[in-house]
Amino acid sequence: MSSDCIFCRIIEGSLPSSKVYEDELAVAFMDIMPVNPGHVLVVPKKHVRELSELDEDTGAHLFRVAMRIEKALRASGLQCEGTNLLQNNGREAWQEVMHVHLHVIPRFRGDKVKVHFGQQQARREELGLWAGQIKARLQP
Ligand code: DGP
Repeated sequence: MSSDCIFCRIIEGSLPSSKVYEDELAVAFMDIMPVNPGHVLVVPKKHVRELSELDEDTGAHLFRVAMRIEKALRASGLQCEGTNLLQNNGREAWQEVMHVHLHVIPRFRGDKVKVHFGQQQARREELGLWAGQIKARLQP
């Protein structure tokens, strides 16, 4: 628990939220700035800033909860023809609230979402080089 963290305060109940799910490890509530109606955040109860600091069991649990919410969203009657699961880490990667969270975002034809990743085709040698750098640091 971090008293200056918005999500910790939501979890302990001192800030209001619209919760959709809660168990011993995680809580899920409506995002106050939804990309589309039905946008949910899945959050670990313990205060951890970024994914790289989170234990794998809790990370796997967050994904399990997100999958269940995704299914519920599709059946909810809200507009949801597809979904994006989004997880930002670090200010440079759009993380605004420094408490790990997984976005479950409903999408539908004609929604107003626009994201520009600025992708460019890579060369085969570059792909091999980058793959080697990552493989060298992968934990077994
Ligand atoms: P991110 O950029 O990945 O850190 O997303 C943070 C999200 O948290 C953003 O979509 C808005 C949401 N958010 C910020 N403050 C509050 C709050 O007080 N309550 C709720 N429910 N959501 C919040």
